[in-house]
Amino acid sequence: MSRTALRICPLCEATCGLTLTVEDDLVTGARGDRDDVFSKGFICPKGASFGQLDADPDRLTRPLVRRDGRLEEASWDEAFAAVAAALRPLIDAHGPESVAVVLGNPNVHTVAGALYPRMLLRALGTPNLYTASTVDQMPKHVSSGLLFGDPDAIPVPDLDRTGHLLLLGANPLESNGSLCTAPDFPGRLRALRRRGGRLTVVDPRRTRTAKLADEHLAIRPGTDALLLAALVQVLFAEGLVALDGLENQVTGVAEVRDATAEFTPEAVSAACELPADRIRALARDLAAAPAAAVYGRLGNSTVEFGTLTNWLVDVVNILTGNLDRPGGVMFPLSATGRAPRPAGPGRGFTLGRRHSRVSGHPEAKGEFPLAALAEEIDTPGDGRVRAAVVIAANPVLSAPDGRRLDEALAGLDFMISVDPYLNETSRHAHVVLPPPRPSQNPHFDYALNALAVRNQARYTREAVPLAEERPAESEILARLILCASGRAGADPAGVDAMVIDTVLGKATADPHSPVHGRETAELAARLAGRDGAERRLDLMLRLGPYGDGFGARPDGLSLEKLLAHPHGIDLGPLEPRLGQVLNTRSGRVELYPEPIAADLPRLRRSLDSTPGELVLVGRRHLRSNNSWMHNLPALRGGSNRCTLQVHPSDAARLGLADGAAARVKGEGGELEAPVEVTDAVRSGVVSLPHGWGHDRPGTRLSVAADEPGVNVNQLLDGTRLDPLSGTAVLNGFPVRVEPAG
Ligand SMILES: Nc1nc2c(c(=O)[nH]1)N[C@H]1C(S)=C(S)[C@@H](COP(=O)(O)OP(=O)(O)OC[C@H]3O[C@@H](n4cnc5c(=O)[nH]c(N)nc54)[C@H](O)[C@@H]3O)O[C@H]1N2
Ligand SMILES: Nc1nc2c(c(=O)[nH]1)N[C@H]1C(S)=C(S)[C@@H](COP(=O)(O)OP(=O)(O)OC[C@H]3O[C@@H](n4cnc5c(=O)[nH]c(N)nc54)[C@H](O)[C@@H]3O)O[C@H]1N2
Ligand code: SF4
Ligand SMILES: [Mo]
Repeated sequence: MSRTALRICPLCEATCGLTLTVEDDLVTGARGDRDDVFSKGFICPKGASFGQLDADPDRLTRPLVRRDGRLEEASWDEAFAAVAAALRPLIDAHGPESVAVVLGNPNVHTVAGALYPRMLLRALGTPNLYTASTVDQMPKHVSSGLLFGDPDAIPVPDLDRTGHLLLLGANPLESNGSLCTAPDFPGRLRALRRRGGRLTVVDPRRTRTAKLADEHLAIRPGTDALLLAALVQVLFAEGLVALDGLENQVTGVAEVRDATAEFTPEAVSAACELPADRIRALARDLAAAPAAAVYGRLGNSTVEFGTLTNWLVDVVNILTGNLDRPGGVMFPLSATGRAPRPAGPGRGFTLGRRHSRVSGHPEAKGEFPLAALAEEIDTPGDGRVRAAVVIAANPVLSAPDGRRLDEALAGLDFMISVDPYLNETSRHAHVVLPPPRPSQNPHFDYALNALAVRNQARYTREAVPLAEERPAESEILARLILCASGRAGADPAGVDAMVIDTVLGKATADPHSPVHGRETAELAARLAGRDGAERRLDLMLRLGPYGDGFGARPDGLSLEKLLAHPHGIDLGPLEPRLGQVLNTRSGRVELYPEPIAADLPRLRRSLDSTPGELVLVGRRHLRSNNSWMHNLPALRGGSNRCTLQVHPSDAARLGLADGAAARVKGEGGELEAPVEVTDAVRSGVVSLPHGWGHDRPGTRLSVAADEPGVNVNQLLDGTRLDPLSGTAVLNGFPVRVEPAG
């Protein structure tokens, strides 16, 4: 018997609503849900392969426990017993800092990843947190922390209303967007052009997104900060700065003018390899547009000047009056976010409250650089990392110098992986705890709704029921928390009950809360939901900005209401709300923060460095997902290959032939990859995708291993970081390329 079920897609940040066809407990089809209030039927090839992903025979169905050096299938009780037997004793013997927590990308796509990791860290008591953020968007968090006082206050381009979108280092036609949740990003860009708006794309490659643009600037990698500084210089020099109502909410404008005075278009032109007149024209266009949005993503983040670049993106938005204005960049208001409160000075944001043990890297947002994980494990001494809890991460492929990390992980006393696959990273675990198939997960976008171009709320329960003995990922993580706090046998529901109690305790004591003065136990008893995770969702919805406030606003949101609207509830376009967001000590936007000022001389020095060497950038393919979807036959092959793209002029100069192998040498190692000669990449730049290199023994990825590709991150040694955020430089690093053999 075939039936349909709704499921929000967890495979990228676009959060499309899917309609799954289910036969027995098999997903046999997936199409876009035309009634979804946000995605309106959009789907991409990854979403369409949902059934194949769900049914992948290589997916683990039972836990694995290492016995006599070998990973063997075990029962869930045996697996958690193995965790309990190792974890607490290790902490007691070597201290909490001996355990590292490693969180990977899919944690922003699971309910469990949103609800439990913070408690796990607290239970472990360790300061050693490493996440995908430091190979991704940490520069944005740091920039937002410094500008707005809140590292999570990330303004997103108001895609549907903007008149000019300047997009740097992003390729949403393949990635479907990031830090800008917008199902059907391609359609929204086409709509921008149709309504007479302008799209400018800055990218060293002529991407599918660049092909859609009115103007494509093929910048030299790593120099976007110079380009943006020149835009700022022109705005000031030509009297185009117009804060448009933000004047009283921004400090440091004159300081930014002085600090950027020397970055004229003529001064940066050689480094960026862009004509000065086009830079000047771009600044004028942005200033002239009724509303414009500047948006930079991965190619602006995982670069030498990541934080400066992200800061300058918002400096341009602010100086053109486009922050917090319809059509500019705006702050979404998520249904589970903090309810707005009166504006005023806040606590601000501080960097470097601790430093890493080996290289002394400053923490950012409570994290150390993922690039430094290997050295924290393999460098002897007090406070060495001896154990790791790895949740939804494959850093052996996704972090710099995978080989060193691979060896380091092999030397750990104890390692847990919560992962559906036995892959390059989880193969080192002592216990592997596999979460259910995606069709068996409930879904709510805690993280991504706060980055969405339209306010909305959607919740889907699992499409296929979970077998009796199989724990949901929420329960897996709750049980890990219990193991970490020495209460291994306790009821995992107690973990959620404790959180609910704490949150309600604070809310009932808060004079701004709709439940101020009420009884905690009475409110807890009124929570709907089948399990702890759902009750926590209900709690957050009801106390959130659109919530029913437990009766205070009877038509407000609750879990019950969301369940009654299976295609979601639209909460309207983004609205100006800067005052609610600001959490700086001054209570204003601090346009020229001290750490930024201290890093600017480094940018100035880069003006004098003469380009010339070959640099490497990455790329994403529509049918890829970082390191973990090469195992699906439907997504492989065609143009989704691990090739080194080289411009024809470079190929001729270096003696590289299309299809022949090239040897690529970086600071951290070398590799060989087949050459693809194409003018889609500009001269002086080669491109190799990430997430490949599936040829290590001891994994269970039978399809991926067929055509393993090479790991681009092997070219790095882990020392090239954006200093303010600890983010690895994965784009625009020097390489040498020669014919192999
Ligand atoms: N050179 C280079 N390196 C890069 C990048 C680049 O552009 N270039 N991109 C960087 C970026 S942006 C990111 S975000 C990182 C990503 O790197 P990681 O954070 O390591 O993420 P993935 O490679 O996506 O691996 C995800 C892991 O989660 C597992 N998984 C999948 N679904 C689930 C689930 O539901 N639950 C659990 N528990 N596990 C699950 C997968 O099997 C896989 O092991 O890579 C970074 N590395
Ligand atoms: N299909 C697919 N979708 C994905 C993913 C995936 O692996 N596959 N991964 C997901 C994840 S984790 C993330 S974070 C997002 C990322 O989403 P995006 O930010 O859109 O990332 P990319 O597609 O890597 O695009 C980055 C672009 O920056 C360019 N670039 C490199 N260096 C520079 C530079 O110095 N300056 C400029 N201006 N451009 C530069 C590259 O050529 C590339 O086109 O995608 C998500 N969506
Ligand atoms: S665009 Fe992203 S969310 Fe939408 S179907 Fe594709 S992978 Fe899923
Ligand atoms: Mo990412």
